[in-house]
Amino acid sequence: MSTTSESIPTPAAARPGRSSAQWKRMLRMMITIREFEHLGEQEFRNGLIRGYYHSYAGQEAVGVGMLEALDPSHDYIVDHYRDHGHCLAMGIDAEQVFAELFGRRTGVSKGKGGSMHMYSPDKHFLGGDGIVGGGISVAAGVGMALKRMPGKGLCVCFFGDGALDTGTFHESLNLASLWDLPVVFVCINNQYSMGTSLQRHSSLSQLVDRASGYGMPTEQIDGQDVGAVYSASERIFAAVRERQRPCFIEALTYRYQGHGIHDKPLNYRTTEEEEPWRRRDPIRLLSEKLIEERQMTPAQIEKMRQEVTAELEAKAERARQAPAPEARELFDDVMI
Ligand SMILES: Cc1ncc(C[n+]2csc(CCOP(=O)(O)OP(=O)(O)O)c2C)c(N)n1
Ligand SMILES: [Mg+2]
Repeated sequence: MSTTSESIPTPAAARPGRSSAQWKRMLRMMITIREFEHLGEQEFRNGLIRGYYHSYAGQEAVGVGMLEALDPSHDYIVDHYRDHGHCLAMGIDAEQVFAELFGRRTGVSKGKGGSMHMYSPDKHFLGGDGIVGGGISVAAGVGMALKRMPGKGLCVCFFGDGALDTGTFHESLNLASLWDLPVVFVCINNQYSMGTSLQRHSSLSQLVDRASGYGMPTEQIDGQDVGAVYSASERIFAAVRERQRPCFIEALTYRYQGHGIHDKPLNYRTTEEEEPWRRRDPIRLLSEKLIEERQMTPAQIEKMRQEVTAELEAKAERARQAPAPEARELFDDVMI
């Protein structure tokens, strides 16, 4: 972890260390996301899912570590289109996420949003967004609303490294800083914007440097290590609440699959490049830690994976059986 010019202070109110149950919960959630994406891609290939499929595999520690540190009663998230993992980590039932992917009425967006447009205000999940950078100005708006609400809530806004090349990123960070909005801007730097590597799309290699001009603290974090993400998030969220000011986080990670399901990443990158990231796989890193500390055995971890897969398969099956939305519902919930 490194920090740039204005770093994020440590407030007195940082929470105490984590329990064994909490580590296991985070491991289970990362495995759930990995297995969910695996099953989802299979369903896409079987023809049950139409349109696009952007897998979160490889990036699990970012969402899981960060959302574990949220205050679920007061905080909100605004997401980008790689949103299945964040839905699950926000407590949305996998059956509803599958049903949305399958276009079913029981889906989290009533089957009318699909992969990129999950939405659950009840779970404080204010949407995925198919437009690169589209959620960033929405998050600033949520920050304005939160400032006027009791409870010192904050808004976590996730977007990719490619979103830093959009105008809305710069406009929104400028106003968030000027208006003291409690927004945590999280750039998930997975090294690629579609097939274009960071070196080919960003004038600066440290993305924190592209945000520091807006007078807000910035921090680069290790997005492969869920413990590091969680500790940093706890500290940063407490600072944002206390100071009522935005901040910018760059989480360094890697996407295992192509940009979307039709993309073949080996057309533009090599297995040698992928290898060090896979060696620091987020599930592997946490599993090794728990085994080393004798909190879990390899057999218990494997059992956990099997249980998760069986649960997800059952949920996918129930989602498959659900009805499609009725034609008369087509224009409900749509702004026209
Ligand atoms: C405004 C806009 N421009 C272009 C696109 C096409 N597009 C879809 S995803 C993407 C790449 C974005 O990469 P990044 O922000 O790094 O997110 P990642 O896919 O790596 O999670 C592009 C250019 C779009 N959806 N919206
Ligand atoms: Mg990217």
